[in-house]
Amino acid sequence: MRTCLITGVTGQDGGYLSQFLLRKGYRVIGMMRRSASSDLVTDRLRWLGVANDVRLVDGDLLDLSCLVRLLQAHEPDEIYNLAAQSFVPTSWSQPLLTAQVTGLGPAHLLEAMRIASPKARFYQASSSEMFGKVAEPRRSENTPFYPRSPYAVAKLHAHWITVNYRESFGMHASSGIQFNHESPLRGIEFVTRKITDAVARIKLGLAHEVQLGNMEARRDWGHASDNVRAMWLMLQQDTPDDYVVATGRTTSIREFCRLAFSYVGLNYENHVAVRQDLIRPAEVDFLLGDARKAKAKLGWEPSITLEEMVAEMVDADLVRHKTRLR
Ligand code: NAP
Ligand code: G4F
Repeated sequence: MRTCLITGVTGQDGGYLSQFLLRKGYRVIGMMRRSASSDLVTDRLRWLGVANDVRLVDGDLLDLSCLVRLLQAHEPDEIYNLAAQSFVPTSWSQPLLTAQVTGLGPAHLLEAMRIASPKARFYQASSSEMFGKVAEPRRSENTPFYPRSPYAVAKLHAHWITVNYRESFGMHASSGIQFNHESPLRGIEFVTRKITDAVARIKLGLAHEVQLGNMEARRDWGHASDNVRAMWLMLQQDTPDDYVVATGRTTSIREFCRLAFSYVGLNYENHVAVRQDLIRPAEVDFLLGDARKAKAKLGWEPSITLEEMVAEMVDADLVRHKTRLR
């Protein structure tokens, strides 16, 4: 039985990856940071029905000594580093924390690996945010980076330290340059889930409007369950490498609103208000990924369309709010 360690196990991707790896027969060790509300932060694992199958262990990316001890105790074959301060707006209000967790955290984990598990395979959750303001419309592994937020700057450090440890120490360290991926388990502060949650509340008469920022920004949105499959595929390759993971379709926030509201028979124009203070100090206006390398080398392709995902997310939010109403 192979063993994996997942950091960020309580997040959206941590949940889907745990489910995926458990189905593959892995022993899944999930690292979570100490919380006074540990029952709440394991909600996603419960929603997916895997909370009892993941071995949850205490740990924090900021504490190198605990990372070393975790690796010594569990001897993982594969390590998936998903932990991060992942919300872009928070990176302007907490830039130093973001630099430490999102930027330096992966270096702590790679150092722990050098000490305790040099033969393990490592996955780093890199981000399409790193491309930022790039003129090239379709972004591939060869597109240069131009980060637009402290989050993206931190992710760049994490990305390059992963490449560097691979090249310097021969470690099996790969990085997935993941474009946005969503699901019913997406944090409610991210725009897709904010919209689907509002659609459900408006449909049920619990709210009338949702306040959003930039309606014209475009994202390449996939489904988290597809994207975690790409993570695993990367670690099954003989040679570590970096891969763009994207659907190849870009959609505006406005169009996402239209899809989500019309799914329940509503017109978004009657329910969306734009708030200037939700516009970012520096925006990534456009994201579209070119995942031809992932398709050619990993055999990876997305399987869920945007329309199917919007329907799943709205349905899940309707159920959540109906259950609360009872
Ligand atoms: P998420 O839902 O925000 O989950 C982040 C996870 O990191 C949570 O489990 C969180 O724990 C944990 N964490 C935060 N600070 C930590 C620390 N100091 N030590 C240990 N754990 C810590 O993010 P996600 O959407 O699943 O994304 C997973 C990863 O992929 C992140 O690195 C993100 O930046 C990256 N990424 C995501 C996307 C996307 O579209 N989803 C795209 C590209 C890259 P708590 O539950 O305790 O907060
Ligand atoms: O949903 P978002 O907050 O995601 P963002 O900033 O693209 O970041 C996500 O994807 C990255 C990969 O590209 C990850 F690395 C990162 O961790 C995270 O998962 O915002 C998407 C777009 C932005 O252009 C934003 O300006 O939606 C726009 N937007 C418009 N109104 C809004 C809102 N975003 C949020 N969160 N809330 C709004 O009210």
